[in-house]
Amino acid sequence: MKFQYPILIACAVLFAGTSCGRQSSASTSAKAEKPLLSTPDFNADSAYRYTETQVAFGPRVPNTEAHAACANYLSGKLREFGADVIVQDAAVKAFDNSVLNIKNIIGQFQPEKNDRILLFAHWDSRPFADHDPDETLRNMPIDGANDGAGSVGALLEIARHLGESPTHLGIDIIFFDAEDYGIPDHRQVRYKSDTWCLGSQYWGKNPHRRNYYARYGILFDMIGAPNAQFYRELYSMEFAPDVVNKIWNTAAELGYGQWFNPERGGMITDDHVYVQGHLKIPCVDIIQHDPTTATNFGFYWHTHSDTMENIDRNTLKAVGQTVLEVIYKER
Ligand code: AHN
Ligand code: ZN
Repeated sequence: MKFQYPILIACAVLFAGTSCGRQSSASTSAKAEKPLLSTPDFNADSAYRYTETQVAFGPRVPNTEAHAACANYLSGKLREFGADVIVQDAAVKAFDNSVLNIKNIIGQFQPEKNDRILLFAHWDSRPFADHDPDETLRNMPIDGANDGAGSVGALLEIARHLGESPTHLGIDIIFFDAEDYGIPDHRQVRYKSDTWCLGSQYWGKNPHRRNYYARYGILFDMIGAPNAQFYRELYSMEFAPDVVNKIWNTAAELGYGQWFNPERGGMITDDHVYVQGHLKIPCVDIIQHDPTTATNFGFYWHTHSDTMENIDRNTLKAVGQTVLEVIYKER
């Protein structure tokens, strides 16, 4: 409400000086204002509920019942919101040579369009709490409220809008599986490369469509914690600096600068590295960075503190609204 008055004045002044000034100023203002309303309003309560529902299944660890039930929930929601859904099943090998039955859940909006944007997050939760201060709890899976569920919750809220009001470009939303099955830090396991991001690695080699491409990709990872700071992640800066700048500038314009920090953060091996590596899609990782912790992730990272108490609607809103604005403005 606070901003409406100056906008009306600005529009009236602008139009008075053009040939459009012929129309009555009231109807001109209403028309001029419309584009400002074209981005839907991200509902943080909805995103929060979608997050809570996932967490309530229990840890979404591959080869468990909670994982299977949550997969059904997620594909059902995407379908309900009008997406063309593909569930990609695969069997992949984990760091300990166990076989994981995984599902990448893919929702396509306006699949007929060639010009596309890819939004993604991981939906699995970590089978270990290797950074928990209590050593006796480190072999237990975590809730992953923020590390997993929150990002998917925000993308489901975006999906709800995509079904109601179409963007100019086609949009794909992918929930990747088994991102968080990487070698645990608390066990004596010999180092092995590429043990994280198993779902996106599989998809990168077997995309749901032949020659799949998107103009760019945006990854959400740990985007819901109270007072989270999103720094400009370094792989994103290397491969998609323009998209990074577009997102961070949009956040500042919308008044979310307190979450989107313009400083450079770390170089993070995450799903975007494999999407970029295999398909050459320029990708941005919006991920919480905290220079005050030993891991540079949030204090709760890979601990049993990653519960619903670690989710703040204000943070979900900052990220969700910013990305909605970016994708609805894209031509
Ligand atoms: C590594 O720790 C190598 N990557 C972090 C990716 C991650 C884990 N995101 C969430 N959980
Ligand atoms: Zn994790």
